[in-house]
Amino acid sequence: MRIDVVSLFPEFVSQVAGHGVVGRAQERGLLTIHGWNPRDHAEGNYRRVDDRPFGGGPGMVMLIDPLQAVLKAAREADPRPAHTIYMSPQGAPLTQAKARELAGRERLILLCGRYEGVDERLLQAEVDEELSIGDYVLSGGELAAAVVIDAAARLLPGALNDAESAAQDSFEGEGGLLDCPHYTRPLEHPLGGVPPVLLSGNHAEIARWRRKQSLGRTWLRRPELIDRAALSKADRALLEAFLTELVAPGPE
Ligand code: 9WO
Repeated sequence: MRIDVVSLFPEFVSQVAGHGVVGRAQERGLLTIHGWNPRDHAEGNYRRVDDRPFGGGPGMVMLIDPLQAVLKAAREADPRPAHTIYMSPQGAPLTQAKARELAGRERLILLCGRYEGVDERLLQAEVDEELSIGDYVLSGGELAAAVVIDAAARLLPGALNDAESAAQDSFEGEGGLLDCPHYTRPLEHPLGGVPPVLLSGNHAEIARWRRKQSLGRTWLRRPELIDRAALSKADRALLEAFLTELVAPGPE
């Protein structure tokens, strides 16, 4: 997979993507990331990339021409067609399913805006899709692009080691529920003990407890995810038990 990042601070995104799983994916030849700066394609002594908005108001808007030129150069650097994404709070929400879809593409171009945004005509003409990583405003699209790269890169075949893959599979297998709590040594700590079931060695009981915790926490913290999840009869019984124990805690 190849990802081209178009940004006034392209090295910022490649820095973030140089570490951890994404860095390893690049070392393994699964992914290459290239940065492109619209300023390198701007004309004149001042190399302007922005101008004042028609209609007035504060701030600046990114010019069409430098962005069109830099996108052309990025596209021509590789013969494979590129799917072009603009990172903005006006976009469709990034989800695990969307990350999976993007990881299946051979080429992405991530366009990162700054200032008040990009001239709408450039977006209409050159962008396939607008993506948001959440309902908040950042100073630019770069951090959002880094999030998209991280979410997609870890889904490339071979990017994760066996333990990481198993964790990923089990997460996706939970069908959109939140994770259960985790514990490690020491067994006894001033902050408290560990749920005894995790020490029982009974793997079926442990799996039931984890599922119950996932269901309970999802109900408490993200009820809208419970509405969307297809819960089995056994799941409903586990959730019922979790909520009963919440009101009337048992001996454990
Ligand atoms: C700036 C601004 C100033 C006053 C009133 C409204 C305003 N909106 C913005 C704005 O959205 N600026 C953006 C900064 C322009 C495009 C790049 N920027 C950006 C992208 N901020 N946040 C994102 C982003 C991208 C993806 N997911 C979440 C946030």
